[in-house]
Amino acid sequence: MSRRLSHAHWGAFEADLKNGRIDAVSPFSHDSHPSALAQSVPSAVHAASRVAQPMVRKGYLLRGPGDVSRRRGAEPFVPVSWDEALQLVSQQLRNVKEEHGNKAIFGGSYGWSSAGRINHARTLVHRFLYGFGGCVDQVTNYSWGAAAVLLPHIVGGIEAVAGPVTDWPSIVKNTKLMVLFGGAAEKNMLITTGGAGNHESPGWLKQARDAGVEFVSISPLKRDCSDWLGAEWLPIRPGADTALILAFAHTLIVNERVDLAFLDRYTVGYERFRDYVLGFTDGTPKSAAWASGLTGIDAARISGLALRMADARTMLSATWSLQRADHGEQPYWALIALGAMLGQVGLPGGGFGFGYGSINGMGTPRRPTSSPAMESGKNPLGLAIPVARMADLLLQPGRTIPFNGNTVTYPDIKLVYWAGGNPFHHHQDINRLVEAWNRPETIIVHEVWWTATARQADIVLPATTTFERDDVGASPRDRFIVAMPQLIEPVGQARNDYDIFSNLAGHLGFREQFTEGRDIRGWIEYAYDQSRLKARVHNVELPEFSRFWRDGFVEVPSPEEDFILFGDFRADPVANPLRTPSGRIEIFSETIAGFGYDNCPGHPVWLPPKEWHSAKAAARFPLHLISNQPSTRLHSQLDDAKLSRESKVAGREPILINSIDAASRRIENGDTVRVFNDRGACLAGAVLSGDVMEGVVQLASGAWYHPEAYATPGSLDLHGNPNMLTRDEGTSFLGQGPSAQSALVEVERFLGERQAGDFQMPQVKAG
Ligand SMILES: Nc1nc2c(c(=O)[nH]1)N[C@H]1C(S)=C(S)[C@@H](COP(=O)(O)OP(=O)(O)OC[C@H]3O[C@@H](n4cnc5c(=O)[nH]c(N)nc54)[C@H](O)[C@@H]3O)O[C@H]1N2
Ligand SMILES: Nc1nc2c(c(=O)[nH]1)N[C@H]1C(S)=C(S)[C@@H](COP(=O)(O)OP(=O)(O)OC[C@H]3O[C@@H](n4cnc5c(=O)[nH]c(N)nc54)[C@H](O)[C@@H]3O)O[C@H]1N2
Ligand SMILES: [Mo]
Repeated sequence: MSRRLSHAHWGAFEADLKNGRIDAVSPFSHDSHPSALAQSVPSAVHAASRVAQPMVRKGYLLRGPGDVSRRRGAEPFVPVSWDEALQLVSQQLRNVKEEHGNKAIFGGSYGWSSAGRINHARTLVHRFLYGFGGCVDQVTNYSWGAAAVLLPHIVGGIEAVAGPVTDWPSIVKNTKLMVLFGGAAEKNMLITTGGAGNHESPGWLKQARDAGVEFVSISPLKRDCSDWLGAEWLPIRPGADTALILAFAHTLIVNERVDLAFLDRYTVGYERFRDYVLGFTDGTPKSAAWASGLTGIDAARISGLALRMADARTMLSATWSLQRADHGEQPYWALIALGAMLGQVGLPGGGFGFGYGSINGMGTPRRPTSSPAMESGKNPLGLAIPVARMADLLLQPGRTIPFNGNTVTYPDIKLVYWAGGNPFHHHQDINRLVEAWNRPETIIVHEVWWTATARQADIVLPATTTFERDDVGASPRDRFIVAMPQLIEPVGQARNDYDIFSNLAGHLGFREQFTEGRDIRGWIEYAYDQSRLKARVHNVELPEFSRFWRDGFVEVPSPEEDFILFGDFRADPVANPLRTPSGRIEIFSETIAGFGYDNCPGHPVWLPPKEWHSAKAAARFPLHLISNQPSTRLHSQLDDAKLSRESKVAGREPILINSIDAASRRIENGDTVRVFNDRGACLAGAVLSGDVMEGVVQLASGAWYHPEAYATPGSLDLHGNPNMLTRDEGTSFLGQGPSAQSALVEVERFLGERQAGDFQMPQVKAG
């Protein structure tokens, strides 16, 4: 037996190797708060649901592309050799390019892939397809798509949502009150893109608590904060945060607690916002009483909290989930306006920052060194859609949509190439996606496991896990760079994405351009050396590559001073203006107003979500569905592994239902329930709890989609995937981000006899 360090999005861990297998795992000694998810690694790597060899859908193999209708996922696969598979893939790529041009290839390939930054599947799809002449790509992300577009207009960049935000030490030392919209769930803070050597975020929260910082969690779910934080819980109706924030603003105005000097020096457009808040422009004062009806929070509590904010050094924070909703731009913009009115932006421990509770490492003190990474190059086609509009793209070729003051016209897609992502996990309204997925002639997927996306492809190429190849892991939100030496031989006939693409590039005549003469080990060393060079700019000397590889990791020292978001701007707004048209915080944006979008006007406004408790649909679907991040896996990764399997209720994803809502529906703990609306339905296992407010149900994302019948829109999902129910519509014409959190559903006891079944192994028949 031997023991080696490895790394994943859930952090570094030690792997015990036995008989060529990953036998057990234990925490990395430098991690103050290791994630339990590593426990799922052995069962995931050696799962029966691994794709063992290249596979082609039978009808595709027999009749070629074009023979699509209702077959993907329903037809058996035929195993083929790697040679045959690679021939077929390169032939199809060549054909589509010749007949329709590169704009008929969709290579956005959104997805988290591996923590290994070199054999990073999504980056490699891009590098490969860009080298082939380009593809239709995706811009922004599912995590904070609306904010990515909004924030540059308002505060001149995305730092407030992507980081760096104000450091935790600055909060520990200075903050008196931290308001957590959406809470700060520990499970979310144990994940970092690219992994973490040390999950610092939970520890910083504890330090802040010990220093006497008061926390208020505004969220429909009590468990969005750990009990140990001692946060005051303010349950809020989902989607109502903007109304609440406007009422905070109203309270400050009528009590003359607004920092007018700050607004005068650092912002533009306050007066128009103020007139709206006071009701001068629309006749509705956004008072605490007004917001009380919308949010379900007592008016006195609203005004009381607003005054507490004005009395003390306050950090306003909101999770990313708030903007993954209909009009998701509004709560963020309103919170920025509120922060400006409090006048603490740019002060130690004050102002605002998004995502402290969303992911590990937001606020981790860190020098701005760069992590080793694979280079994708540039897309010669320059064509991209907003990330979450992918079903639209496939369904509506030729359609033009508004996006951030411009328009995007959807090309006609013939071929889809996906590696490192799982659209049948991440995309909203799966029944609509099933329709969309029927349109392209060819779908090629590299996957490790038989996810629903692999299952519904034409050609499936088996990829290695990150533990079956050399790589390096690091994140811009963590101070460690971790060597990821190959732990075990590839499982089955799996190959590394890098080798698959190098080979394909060879078939298509651009291998040299793709590899630049490097194998994967060569790239790791090259990328590390690039980081080493760049680190010197920040006075950080990283060890030589050979030493790094031998030691297994490097830890970059912490910075000497606290970082304060907008600190420079605050100190001197003339010398350090924001990158906005005015150089200031734009509470009113002439640019956005100029776009003329009703669903995102020139200043923050209250616009009820389309699916909302008083909407017409609520008569039939009265419950608000929260589909948040899962505690037992990373998105859909590790669903077919130990922790996630153990968390299921009779094989299905647990759904949290308030006991009162359950009682009126005669639902008991452990019952199988059908969750449904006009878009679709899934089965789930009922868990009754007072942790979720009345009128709200919570079903985590990531249960593998397992319909009764594949390729059949409207088919019941047996496993509990919330994207059967979510809305596939952009947040607004500005951000066009995903709006998963705005969905109404009904839940009923399921009396049918449907077995949860073995979700894990699809019926793959040879021949
Ligand atoms: N309803 C709802 N939906 C949501 C969200 C929500 O809050 N609610 N959240 C959204 C958000 S924020 C995100 S980021 C997305 C996440 O969506 P995704 O990033 O698509 O989710 P993952 O499950 O991480 O998908 C990664 C896939 O890559 C595969 N993979 C891993 N390593 C490798 C590799 O080395 N090579 C190859 N070829 N494949 C590999 C995994 O098996 C997995 O299937 O989901 C979004 N969807
Ligand atoms: N364990 C685990 N952690 C993860 C991930 C994972 O897959 N697993 N994924 C990572 C990724 S890719 C991302 S983008 C981040 C996402 O980070 P977030 O977007 O912050 O995470 P979520 O879990 O979707 O949402 C957090 C909480 O917001 C609350 N919420 C939802 N709607 C509303 C609302 O309208 N108002 C208020 N006030 N609260 C609301 C819900 O109760 C929910 O539990 O998480 C990261 N962390
Ligand atoms: Mo995300």
